[in-house]
Amino acid sequence: MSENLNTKIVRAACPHDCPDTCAMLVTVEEGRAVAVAGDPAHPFTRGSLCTKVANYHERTHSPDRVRVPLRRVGAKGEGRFERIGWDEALDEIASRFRSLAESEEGAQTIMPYSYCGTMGLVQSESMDRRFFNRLGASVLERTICASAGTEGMLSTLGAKLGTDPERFTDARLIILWGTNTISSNVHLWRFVLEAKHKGTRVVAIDPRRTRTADQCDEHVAPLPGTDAALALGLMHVIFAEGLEDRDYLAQHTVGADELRRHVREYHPARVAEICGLEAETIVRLAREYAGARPAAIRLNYGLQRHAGGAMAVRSILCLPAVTGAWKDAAGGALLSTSGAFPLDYDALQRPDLIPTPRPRSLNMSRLGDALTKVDSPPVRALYVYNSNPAAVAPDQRAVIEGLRREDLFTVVHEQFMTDTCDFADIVLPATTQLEHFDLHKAYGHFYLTVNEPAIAPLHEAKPNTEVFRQLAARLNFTEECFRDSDEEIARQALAAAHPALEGITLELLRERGWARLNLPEEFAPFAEGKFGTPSGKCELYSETLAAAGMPGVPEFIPPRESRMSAPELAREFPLALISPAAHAFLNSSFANLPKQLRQERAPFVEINPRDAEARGIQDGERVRAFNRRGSCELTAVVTRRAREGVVVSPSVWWNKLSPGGAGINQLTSQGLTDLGHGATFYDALVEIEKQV
Ligand SMILES: Nc1nc2c(c(=O)[nH]1)N[C@H]1C(S)=C(S)[C@@H](COP(=O)(O)OP(=O)(O)OC[C@H]3O[C@@H](n4cnc5c(=O)[nH]c(N)nc54)[C@H](O)[C@@H]3O)O[C@H]1N2
Ligand SMILES: Nc1nc2c(c(=O)[nH]1)N[C@H]1C(S)=C(S)[C@@H](COP(=O)(O)OP(=O)(O)OC[C@H]3O[C@@H](n4cnc5c(=O)[nH]c(N)nc54)[C@H](O)[C@@H]3O)O[C@H]1N2
Ligand code: SF4
Ligand SMILES: [Mo]
Repeated sequence: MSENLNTKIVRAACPHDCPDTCAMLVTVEEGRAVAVAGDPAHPFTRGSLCTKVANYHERTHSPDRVRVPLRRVGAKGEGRFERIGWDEALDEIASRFRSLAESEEGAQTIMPYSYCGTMGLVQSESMDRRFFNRLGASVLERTICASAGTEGMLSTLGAKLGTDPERFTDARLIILWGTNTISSNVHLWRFVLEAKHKGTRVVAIDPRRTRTADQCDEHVAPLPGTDAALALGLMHVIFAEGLEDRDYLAQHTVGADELRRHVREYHPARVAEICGLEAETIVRLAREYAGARPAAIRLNYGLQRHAGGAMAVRSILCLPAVTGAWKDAAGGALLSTSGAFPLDYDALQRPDLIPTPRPRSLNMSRLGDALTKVDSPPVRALYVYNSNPAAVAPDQRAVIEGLRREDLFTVVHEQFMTDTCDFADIVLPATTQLEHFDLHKAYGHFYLTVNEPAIAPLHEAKPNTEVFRQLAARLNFTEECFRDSDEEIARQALAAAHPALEGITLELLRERGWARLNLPEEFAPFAEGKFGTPSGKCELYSETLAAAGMPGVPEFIPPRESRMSAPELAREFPLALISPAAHAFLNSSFANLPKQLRQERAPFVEINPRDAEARGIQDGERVRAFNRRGSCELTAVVTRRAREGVVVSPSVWWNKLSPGGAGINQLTSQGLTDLGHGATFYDALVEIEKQV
């Protein structure tokens, strides 16, 4: 951008898995990044970065970076390595992959494992996908975060699309439903505050009293995993009292009659019992929601980490159709905006390179089983990048047992020596966002952002794309696409012919840093219907789901581990554990850095005073949380922020930085969601006892 002697400012994008995708300005002095800041001109970033990323340059220049390629010399998990050269490392990986591909069992024995360590399109879903597709490796189902909600959205709206967050300032009622906005979507908070200053009521629906709930006008705390019942209860009241928008229902929905009949079962008294709320709260909230215009709902992925996660999202997304809230640009609901970016994903990922017959799929939310139970054929090589499964994947004991397998060849490409690295045969040093190029879409707003490398790669670090290019060359993949540069890849993604992208070129992005998709300023995605479903309408009844043997209307599916569905288990393990996003970490990223560790202090669990008293637990004491899957040690925080019967442990801490060396995912299960095969992190019963 600007250049002044030895100081320059470079345009960048925050790479992390966060709806805000901030536009950053990086100050570089003599080849060193010395500061990062939010771009003041960006309408959503508005000049600030969150506490996690505000010192990102320190992450980049941290003394703890993985600097050079390493080969394991100790036992798996021990963390003892020796330095090797890049050529040696890549030759070994290529030769292992080649011999597996040529073996009778074939390349399906190779399992890629990645998620959103970076959300950049180039570094997270281009050369890597091309490489594993062409290799014929097992296809990874990326389900660890959002796949249930995605299915809920698609079955109801037909698109990953929702209200423009910038319009929230004009809403008269805002419901923050299963989102800790101040921690995990903080740039939306300013828009909420502006609305609040204009008199808008803001309601939080969250089993935990979060720092967001503290700032709202009302906090409604349902039991975890009961949101579908709550949403259906609200619709019961709305229909019963004739508060629905009949015009909108008639013109833009299918299944209004089925839904109206179906929600009769969800009378407030019954819903109150399911959710652990007062019936009056449900009636009042329904009237308030139906009476406010515009009424906006921000929901987030936290509430779909339960057995019925997809149906929960589907149920909530029916509400704005029932009341016609979609008619206003400031009304409706927002879970994700990512479907608004019409990029050329096929050009990025080249799914056409996947061989026929198609290799099997392996679900990342069942990594433990994939490594220990799958035997047709077994996984013999694992390549991890952009993820830290030893800490973040559910059923940690099974995951670690798998990673410990002596006959498993594991490669981990990382910025830091994570828990996962400790189990690797080969560790490769990865660049951070300040050292590589990328292009970013967003899932919480409508801007594309470019990320220019601010500095040269440090030490011997290489970007993901470069490693896969070099592996592809070693495996003699002759396709042109394996020679594309990072910029060429970005251009291919942008080349899709679509009015929303018209005029948005790489040159424009480089000049300005970011660009809004070509959408009207007062964008109301479903004001005139235009849903992406097969019927083109909001599908209150879904033929597609019904044909697949699912309920056609939204249905409450109780948590797998709850009094409702597993009474005996609930007697033995009576506390429902949720482990939501920690304020100063981003999943397990930043959970090794000094500033963020100081902020989070230690792994803790919030427990209600009554539950604590029943177990003789005092505030500040060390406790053990356990169930049949595992156990971990935590500090008890005795507080009414956790409702009775629910315990809360903000996550994700590194195992090796936790007391006892075990993390919260010891307690979570490999059980999947109703649709989308998603992980069910917040559907886990535990018991807690004083540590002796
Ligand atoms: N600071 C910070 N920000 C993050 C992340 C992080 O780790 N730290 N992670 C990023 C990622 S990957 C994601 S996916 C997003 C997630 O963003 P969010 O979905 O906002 O985050 P979560 O913490 O998973 O859940 C949000 C809230 O839902 C509540 N909750 C849990 N179960 C239920 C339920 O059954 N019903 C209701 N109504 N509420 C429930 C939790 O108590 C929590 O306060 O955040 C991103 N941003
Ligand atoms: N108990 C519990 N478990 C959870 C959650 C929870 O709320 N509770 N949240 C879940 C959710 S929502 C998610 S999304 C998952 C997230 O899980 P992950 O996707 O594994 O996210 P992180 O823990 O942030 O780990 C990302 C890793 O990628 C590395 N990385 C970053 N950039 C690059 C790069 O350019 N190249 C390479 N090679 N590596 C890079 C980082 O150093 C980091 O170690 O965790 C899930 N696990
Ligand atoms: S983590 Fe989210 S809020 Fe923080 S800087 Fe990145 S995009 Fe912005
Ligand atoms: Mo996530």
